Amino acid sequence: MKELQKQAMKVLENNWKDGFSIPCEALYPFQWNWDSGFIAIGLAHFDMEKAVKEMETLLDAQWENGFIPHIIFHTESDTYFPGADFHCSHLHPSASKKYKSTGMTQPPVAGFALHELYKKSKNKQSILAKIAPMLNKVYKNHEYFYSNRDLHNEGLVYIYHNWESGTDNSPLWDDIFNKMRSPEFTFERRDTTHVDASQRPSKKEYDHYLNIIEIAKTHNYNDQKIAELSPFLVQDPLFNTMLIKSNESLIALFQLIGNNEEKIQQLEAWQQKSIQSFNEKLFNKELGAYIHYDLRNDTPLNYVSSSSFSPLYAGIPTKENAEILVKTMLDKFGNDHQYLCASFDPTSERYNPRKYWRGPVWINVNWILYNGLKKYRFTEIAERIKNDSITLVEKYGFYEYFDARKDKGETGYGGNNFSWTAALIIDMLNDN
Ligand code: 9WN
Repeated sequence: MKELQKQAMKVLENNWKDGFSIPCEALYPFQWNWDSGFIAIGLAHFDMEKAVKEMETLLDAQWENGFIPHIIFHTESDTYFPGADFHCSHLHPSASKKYKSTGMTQPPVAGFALHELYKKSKNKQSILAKIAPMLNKVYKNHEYFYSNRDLHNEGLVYIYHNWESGTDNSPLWDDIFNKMRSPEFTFERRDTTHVDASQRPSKKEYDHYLNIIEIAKTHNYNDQKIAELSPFLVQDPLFNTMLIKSNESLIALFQLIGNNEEKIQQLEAWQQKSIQSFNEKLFNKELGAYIHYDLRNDTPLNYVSSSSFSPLYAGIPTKENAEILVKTMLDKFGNDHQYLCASFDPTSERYNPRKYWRGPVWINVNWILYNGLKKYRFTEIAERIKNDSITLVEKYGFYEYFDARKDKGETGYGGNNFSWTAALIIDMLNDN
């Protein structure tokens, strides 16, 4: 076994907390939704029992209305802000009585994560029996999205907070925040005691983040009220890609299990509508990329980010548009001095190569792009993304994010011994 894989397994072993994994010691001491999906994919390579448990614990925190929260606060740790006492998930009448959580969600990766567990399992019958009850929960989650977050019945769901996107401080949100008049909150940041402030969002940005939560809390996290009042309401191509890919996985898994015709039909109907609207509304020909749509201000956000290429993973673009996407990726993000794939357009003045989601490379998005490019048989570029990911981790360690500039990077950034970096490196190392 490769030395790098052994080190990655060690990271995951250390971050395992009896039933779930933390993304990273101190910086992120709870369970995060989309982290868990990626972590389970890595665990499935050497400890299927833990992989299953990771997903079971996440889904155990599902609310009665099908919603799955973004953070589940299993412990009382005070190394993170904002914690359970700020989020107050109990305000929502359907919230879990068992776990405290946030009242927002994250990209819905559970469906395709379960499919990955199935694909990697050596005992297909046994894994199907274990994941069958979880599939029903994920289905209920998708039902929640299409019934509560698809304002215009387009098959495209919205996010109401930048933390729901997973790409927290992307320059994509600058236009929205510039229109917001958020009060100055008094609070103690904890992230900047673990990571240099130059690599994290600003105080002003945190004021906006807290402001949106306060608005949602005033209305007990009621979906209709949030849709009406949240200053942040965005159709995100990465988020919707995760949902569409997870729909596809649910269809495949329900077919294997049998006796789920009605659900399969509903999923297929969602797929058809979602993919059609996605291509009609979110593909920008001039930019040669998928873009985000600001529903609150009814305007497209015409910027290219690594999320712009993620639809390849769910088979959304036509072959022709896939070629356009790859050309844009190589032209803007992929010269010889750059590792693929920066999280935001390196040719933009908003690009910051060291600051979180404003430029650095993230391994989970690289994994999504790697698999998407392979699907469309862009084998060479897919290999480049995989090799760049491995090189970065070999050079600097299992960091949260990395500088895309080959000649400028001296270290990785953000948290070290980061779970999804380890998990997805294991997956890529074992994929030929
Ligand atoms: C807020 C846990 C999470 C990831 C996100 C990443 C970061 C949290 C934070 O860490 O966000 O959710 O406090 O900065 O942006 O994608 O899930 O790893």
